Amino acid sequence: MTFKLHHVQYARSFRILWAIEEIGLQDRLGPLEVIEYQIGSPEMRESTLPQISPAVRIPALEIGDLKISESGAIMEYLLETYAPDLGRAPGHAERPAYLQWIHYAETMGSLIENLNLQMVFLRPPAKASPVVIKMTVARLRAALAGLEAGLRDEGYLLPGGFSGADMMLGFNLFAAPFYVDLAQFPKLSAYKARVERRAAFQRCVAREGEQRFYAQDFYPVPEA
Ligand SMILES: N[C@@H](CCC(=O)N[C@@H](CS)C(=O)NCC(=O)O)C(=O)O
Repeated sequence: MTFKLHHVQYARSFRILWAIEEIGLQDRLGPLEVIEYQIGSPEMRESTLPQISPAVRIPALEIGDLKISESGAIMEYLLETYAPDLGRAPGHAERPAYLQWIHYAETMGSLIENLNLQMVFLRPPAKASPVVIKMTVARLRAALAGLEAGLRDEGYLLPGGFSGADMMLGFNLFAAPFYVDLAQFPKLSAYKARVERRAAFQRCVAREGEQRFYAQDFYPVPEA
């Protein structure tokens, strides 16, 4: 049976690699084929990806005849189908918070993406806008502060335990420190360390290897 993930190293498809590891889905569906792209490369448009992902974005997942994109949708689908304990079904007391954090992850993710475009992708003669970068970093800091306020001193986002919301948001904490110093968020920093200690996360990092996207450890806001 087809079981394929369209993937870019340490991009949003990492959330799905991680979910597949947490669920142990390869034990049930057979080996996962990972189709790997360079971000923004022509191969993304020239491959089968546009047939699965209308916006030609990763992640996109194929299981048999099923084709699905959008990391949040894939996360919810995989958990409700194969690992209900990692999701929160309709009617569950934690369902509203679960949905809120799953979608919050993309509020934060789109801010990080905007900063990636301005700080990493843009090449001369194009010029990044210090004003837009400053505003976007402030918005990212606010989104991180919102997460800090939602965390407890221990455990995961939801009192009932680790869930898809942690995989959606936990992935963001890989990229956020390139733009915002996380030391100002103690609960978030401890939470980041907690999710990163998970064996499934560690297996994904071992698969991905050293990140190749960011050329420096921190990108300060440029002078206007
Ligand atoms: N909301 C989508 C966003 C997907 C997305 O933008 N993915 C990025 C990588 S993290 C991408 O494919 N970018 C390709 C491009 O910008 O050309 C999701 O959560 O899956």
